[in-house]
Order: sequence, then C-alpha cells, then structure tokens
Amino acid sequence: MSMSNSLEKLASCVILDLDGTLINTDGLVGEILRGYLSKHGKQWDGRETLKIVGKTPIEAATAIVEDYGLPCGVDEFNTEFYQLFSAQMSKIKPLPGANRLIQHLKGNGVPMALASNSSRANIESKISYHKGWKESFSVIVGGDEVTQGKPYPEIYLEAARRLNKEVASCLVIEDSTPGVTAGKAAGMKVVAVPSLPKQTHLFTSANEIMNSLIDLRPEKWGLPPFQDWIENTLPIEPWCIGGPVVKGFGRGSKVLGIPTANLSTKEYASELVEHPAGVYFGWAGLSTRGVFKMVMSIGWNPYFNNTEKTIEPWLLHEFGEDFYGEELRLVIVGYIRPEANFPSLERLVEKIHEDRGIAERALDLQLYANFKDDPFLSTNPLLP
Ligand code: ADP
Ligand code: RBF
Ligand code: MG
Repeated sequence: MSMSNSLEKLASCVILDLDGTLINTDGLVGEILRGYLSKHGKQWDGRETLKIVGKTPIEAATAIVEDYGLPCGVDEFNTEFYQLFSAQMSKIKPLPGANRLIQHLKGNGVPMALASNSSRANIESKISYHKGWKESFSVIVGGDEVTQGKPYPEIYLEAARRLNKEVASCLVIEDSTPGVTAGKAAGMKVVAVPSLPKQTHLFTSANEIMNSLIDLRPEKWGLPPFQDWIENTLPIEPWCIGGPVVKGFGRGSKVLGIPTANLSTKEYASELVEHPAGVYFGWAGLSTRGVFKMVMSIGWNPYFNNTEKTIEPWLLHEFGEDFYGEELRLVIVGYIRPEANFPSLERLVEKIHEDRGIAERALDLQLYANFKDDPFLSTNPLLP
C-alpha cells in the first residue's frame, strides 16, 4: 500500500511557470502601473495584484481598465503597458531559490519545461536575461501556442507531450490559482508557491503549498535531493541590514524569554520583500557591546496585521538590560525554515528554542563563523 502510494508521487520531469514562480514579474508590473496610473490621477492599489496574477495579458489589462475606469480601450492600454514593460524587462529579478532550483535540476539531468500564459516570444526575452536558463528548458510552451491558456490544462498537456512524458510523472510548480487549476486539470502533481502572502486558502487543490522555492524538497517527488543543506541550515548569499533598535510590538516576548530587537520596518520594506518569510540566523553587532550570535524571524506579525514584513532578531546572549536606540547591525548568513502558524503559543515558543539551538550550533561551523569578522559588524563609531 505504502509502495503504490510512493510510486504515485514519483515525478521524472518538472514543468515550471515563469512569472511569479521563477521571476518577480509582479514587482515590475506594480512599478509600471503605479507610474501609469498616477499620470491619470489614480493610485495603484497593491492588492489589485491579486486580480492579475496568473491571468492572460488581455484578462489582466481588462481588469485594470475596468477597475480604474481608464479612458482608453483594453488594446490601447495593453500596447502602452507592454512598451513600458519590455523596455524594463532586463531588471526583473529571479525569485529566491529560482537559480538554485534550475541549476540543481539541470545538474541532475531532470528534464524541465516552461509553461506560461505569456507569449512564447515574451517568455524567451524574459529568460534571456538570466544566465543558463534558456539552455535548461528543453521545452517552452507559450499562451500563443495553444487555444486556451491557464486555467485550462492545454498548456500543461502540450508541455508534457513535447517532453514526451506521461502527465502523472510531471511535477508542476506554480504561483497562481489559475496555474494550479490548470496543472491539476492536466492530471499532474502541483506544488503551489503563492506569490502573495496569506493566500494559502485559495490553493487547497495543490498537492503541496510552500512559502518559496527554497523550501522545495525534490525527494518528496522522487527527484534528486538538494545537497546544500548543512546541519539543518541552508547557506544563503549573506546580506546586511542595520539601524537603531526601536520599540517593537511588545507581545511580552521578554516574559517568554525571547526578546526581539526590532529595527524600523519602513526603511527596509523594499529589501525584505526579497526574502521569504521565515527563520534566518547570523551575527549581530551592537555598538559598544560586541558581536553576538543571532536567530531571527522575517515575517508578517499576525497580531498587528501590519502590511510590511518585520524583522525580529533575538541576540543569543544575556544582556540583563534593554538597548533601545543603539545601533544594531546584522549579517544574515543562513536559513532554517519557513514561517509557520502554530496551534498554540507554547508550540511557537518551543519551535523558536529549537531554531535557537540550530543557529547556535551552525554558527560554530567555519562556513558561518567567518562572518563574525565582517567589517559591517564592527560598530566603532570612529570608523566610517
Ligand atoms: P519590543 O519588541 O516591544 O521592544 P521585546 O519584549 O521584544 O519588546 O524586547 C525587545 C528589547 O529587549 C530589545 O529592543 C532590547 O532592547 C532588549 N533585549 C534584551 N536582551 C535582548 C536580546 N538577547 N535580544 C534582543 N533584544 C534584547
Ligand atoms: N511567529 C510565527 O507566527 N511563526 C513563526 O514561524 C515564527 N518563528 C519565529 C522564529 C524566531 C527565531 C523568532 C525570534 C520569532 C518567531 N516568530 C514566529 C514570532 C514572530 O517573529 C513575532 O514575534 C510574533 O509572531 C509576534 O506576535
Ligand atoms: Mg521585539
């Protein structure tokens, strides 16, 4: 029984969506719409993104023209939008874990396809800016190569046909609800990586929902596992953040033995969007006090319904006093797990202590320990 169960899960190829799954197209789309709408005396509402993710270009344009009562036709809007968009296509960034996943699958000889509602030409220009991508996909299917785009299954069925694979052995990775619907309708296994936070309830038809591509465990689908996890941690491209410690959300963290030294969310909002919500660790430098091990969460504080992500570092040291206003600098070197919802506060606290143990041990590894000497952390005020 468990045998057939595990066989059902075996995939031998991966079919990927592009926009919102591998590249942060919404970032550029939002930027363009903000500018375009302000010229028409309107203000772009980020929540509108919900209505356009995963849609065909015409559907998306129709929604915008209608919702904002724009004084132009859908085609006219679309043409103008596309001109602005293609001029800036080169700056669309890969999403976290996209390069890692592509290299991993390619390196292990797992066939990959791209299946997107945008036109084939459009897909090809978008991927041309990312080194090694074009060669990695043996098949590309664009919305203009089928009669019906997602949520219909045709794009995925065509991708499987060109890969010469049975639908049951295809693993689809998708960020949008129309895309998940299409993949399931095609009879494939679907991993959803929603590009918008707190939307998991819309993705229940997917076989698995995850926060970001870095959380994918290919072995669950019979594909080769990533080899880059080290003692329950994933090394990441180190990044720095710093500023004065501000009063945070005060949910009695000190009472729980988990004080978190908040940084002002405002200045870092644009930087934090690039990091999936979850638990990270690294080194923390406090002016006049020294450098300490640190474990932290990046996430949406569920109690305050804030619109920006927060960053909440717990310095692994007993200070015996507060240090509001002091300059805090962080070098973040590794990832532990995605943000999760816990059934009780006790379970959350227990998990955070487990995170602490993982971070403390990992930071002794040479790979991470080296960053203790990062010049960014030396907070001598006489240094530039
Ligand atoms: P709030 O976030 O509302 O300020 P907390 O209960 O999370 O409240 O307390 C955070 C404050 O506690 C920090 O800003 C800092 O001044 C102090 N603090 C003391 N020890 C630590 C520690 N080990 N790590 C982080 N902050 C600490
Ligand atoms: N809160 C969550 O709701 N889910 C989490 O997975 C989570 N992980 C955390 C990990 C660490 C290391 C720390 C310091 C805090 C974590 N929190 C988590 C708490 C979160 O950052 C925030 O403080 C509270 O949710 C605020 O009410
Ligand atoms: Mg705090």
